[in-house]
Amino acid sequence: MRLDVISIFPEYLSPLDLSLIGKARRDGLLDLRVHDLRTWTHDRHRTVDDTPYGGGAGMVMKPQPWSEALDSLAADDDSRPTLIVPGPGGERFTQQIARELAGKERLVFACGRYEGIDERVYEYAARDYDVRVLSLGDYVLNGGEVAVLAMVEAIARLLPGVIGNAESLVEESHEDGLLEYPVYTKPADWNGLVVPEILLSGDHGRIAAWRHQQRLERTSARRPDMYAAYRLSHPDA
Ligand code: 6GU
Repeated sequence: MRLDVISIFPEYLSPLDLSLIGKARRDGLLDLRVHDLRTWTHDRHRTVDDTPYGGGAGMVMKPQPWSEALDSLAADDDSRPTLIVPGPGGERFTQQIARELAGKERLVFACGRYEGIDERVYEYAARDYDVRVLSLGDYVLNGGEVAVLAMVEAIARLLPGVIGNAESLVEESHEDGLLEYPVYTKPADWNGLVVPEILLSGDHGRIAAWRHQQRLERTSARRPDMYAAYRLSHPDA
């Protein structure tokens, strides 16, 4: 899979050199390229922003550097890549969307800063890209970079070979509508805090039933929205 990220702070993306994503890149599973938007400016100050028409606080990202950046990245390829623009005004990024995006050949991420990118860039980009505006959740970050770190990690870990133990992808929170069960490791008694007896029993049937019950209780307590949806889709559970 090829991923391109365009940002005015390319160093913000340096954690993508680390850990499993870094290894996937070195192993050739992930061709991830980070670009400085200012590459596509032509003035002495490498300007990427200007004041908003209509007035108001803050600055808006100019269309010209973005159009040249998007042209240059689209030109490498004659398919229609997906352009992801992270922003608090987007559709919510979910595990389902991560799975969908993990099936694509090519993704381009456009990191906005300031009050956002001139709206005409979205229209322009739609000529060559399938454009999606995606939000991590209902809070505001300073720019798209941290959101791209989260989205790339959520997507890349679904690619074959990125996670050593593919089974660990199956029983995860958000894969089947319930949160994960609690986990424990040695020692069985740690400062008087003990591991639930049943996990030491060796009875795999009862352990599976206990874990499922824990998932239901946890989901009901922490995520009543998910629990309600789960009950609707599992009427006899
Ligand atoms: Cl994707 N971007 C920004 N700037 N803020 C956010 C967000 C994204 N998701 C939640 N808040």
